[in-house]
Amino acid sequence: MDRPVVLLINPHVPDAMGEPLMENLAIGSLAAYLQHHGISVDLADFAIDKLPIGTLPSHVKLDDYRVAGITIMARSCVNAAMAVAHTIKLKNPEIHLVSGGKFPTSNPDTFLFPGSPFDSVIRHDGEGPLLELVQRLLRGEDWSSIPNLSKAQGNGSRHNPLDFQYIQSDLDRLPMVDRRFLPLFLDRNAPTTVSASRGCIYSCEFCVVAAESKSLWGKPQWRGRSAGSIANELEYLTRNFNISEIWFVDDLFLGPMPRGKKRIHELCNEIHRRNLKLGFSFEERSDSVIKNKELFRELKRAGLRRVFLGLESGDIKTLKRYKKGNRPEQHLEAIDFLQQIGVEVSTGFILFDPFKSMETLKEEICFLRKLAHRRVFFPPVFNSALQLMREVPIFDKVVAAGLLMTDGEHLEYDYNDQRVKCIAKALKWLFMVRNGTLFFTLKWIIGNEWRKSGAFPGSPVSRAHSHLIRELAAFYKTFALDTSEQIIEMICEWPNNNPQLIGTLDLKPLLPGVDIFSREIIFLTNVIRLAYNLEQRNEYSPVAAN
Ligand code: B12
Ligand code: SF4
Repeated sequence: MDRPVVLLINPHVPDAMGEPLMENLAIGSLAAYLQHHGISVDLADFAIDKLPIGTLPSHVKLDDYRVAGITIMARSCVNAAMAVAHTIKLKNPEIHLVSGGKFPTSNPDTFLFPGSPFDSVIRHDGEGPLLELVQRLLRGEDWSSIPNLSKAQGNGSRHNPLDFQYIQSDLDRLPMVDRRFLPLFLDRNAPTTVSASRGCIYSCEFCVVAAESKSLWGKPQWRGRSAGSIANELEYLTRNFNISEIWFVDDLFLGPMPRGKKRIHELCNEIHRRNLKLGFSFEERSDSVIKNKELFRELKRAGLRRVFLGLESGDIKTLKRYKKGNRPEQHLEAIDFLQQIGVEVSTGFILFDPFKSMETLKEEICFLRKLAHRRVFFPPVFNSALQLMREVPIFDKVVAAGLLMTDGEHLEYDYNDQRVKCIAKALKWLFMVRNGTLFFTLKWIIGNEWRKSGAFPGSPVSRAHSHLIRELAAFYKTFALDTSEQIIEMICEWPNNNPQLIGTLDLKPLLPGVDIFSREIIFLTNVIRLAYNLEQRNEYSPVAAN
């Protein structure tokens, strides 16, 4: 193949809560598609190089490229993407800079303002439109009319209409993801990811996946690869890279029933038939688990190790408001069933949102205690507020209620009930701001708990350490829930609508307890860390010590 004319970049910056390192499937999928059509591509993944924001890896030779594409997953990646885009344009103003991904798809104007380094944004699936863009630029043709593309125009922007020809209706026709960086990620104990479907058939009020489906088709839609196509990729990964753990990144792995059942049944058969020895994890809903217990038993026999359940709430009124279509008892039934058949569970949870009431907050805390008791991962109470996004239905409700505080680059919201806001702020202050050492200690625990007990395979650490970390997490989570209840007790008699009262909350009665807890948790974590480090150097094995 000729010299690369396209550079694709993942400017990803790991976030504060110890998120794992892993391959970026978007640039891998786009690269594979372009290469399949004879266009040579270079890749740069900043997650590997860990370079300062705005700098480029040394192998990137900007003079060579005609097009540079930057993938942008979420709002939190925008600054890093902008910085690298400016660097590229400064060094080579001739390069056409295009962005794509979940965030630009629904916020193209963020990248198309006068003076922006970006020339265009491709919305939704990138494979088809990016190929068209590169081909037209190489032929010196006009590119501005490419469907699904947005560009700056005058002081504003122009969004070309959607053309469904460019939305991949048959995912089996896409070439296999370019895995050139996989060995580097494996060296760093990163999990291996596979995408087996796109979209979701549900319409949860806070979810961008549902919002994207709706903006594309007017209703939720799910596209799945066939069992054979998924099995081919699994076989390729196990045979070529010796992979034994896979994390499926799909939003709804099983897909719509009964079609989904048939596909998963076929996939399990393929895994057995090809003798693929691997463990895997995926994301699903509680109702899918309890409606398909036999299928989950079959999945377990085929290698299912972990399921990530997007619970979001343990309060029936909140679940209805979110249009989640699940009940709290279904959540618990799904967890109990999965644990019973030997599948690990981790969960997603939104404890705070602008419309939460004190009553529902108490319900949530009660429910979270049940999760802590079951040793199931859930996000820390001081960091589980709704991440508001402009494209989701709940955003309009926040605006209509006059609760949107800052628009623009950051979306911040106020709370209907000022007491709930007070609790959210107090928890953040106690666990994140007041005591930095405690925060970093918790970050380590959460990172490891998240990786081991839940979504992320690939850890070299023994089950014994995983068990200790889980117990430690249950200890701190129970303490944080106790603290939340103490704050609720202190302020439940306050009026719900007086923002001035927030500044008057006296947290002093809680501080001795938090200080003792801090010392204990830091001490215990250091002991586990020491054992963990010794184990990594093969100097101590907790399994042998047992
Ligand atoms: C895996 C994943 C992660 C991994 C990322 C690993 C990595 N290196 O890529 C981890 C766990 C680290 C992660 C982190 C976060 N994530 Co995330 N993540 C996902 C997930 C589950 C899958 C992404 C994926 O691989 N998809 C498969 C690829 C093939 O699809 P794709 O990325 O959409 O790419 C296609 C198109 O978008 C487009 N495209 C993409 N890039 C480009 C670039 C160009 C140039 C072009 C032309 C086209 C294009 O073409 C691609 C092929 O068709 C998605 C959910 C989802 N359904 O996408 C959430 C998702 C993207 N994450 C999300 C969020 C919010 C986050 C976090 C902020 C979470 C947090 N901590 O609070 C962080 C942000 C990271 C950061 N530090 O800033 C949201 C984004 C919402 C939004 N619009 O802002 C999503 C949609 C989840 C959700 N349902 O809310 N995430
Ligand atoms: S089920 Fe999950 S992916 Fe689907 S709309 Fe709800 S939150 Fe989004």
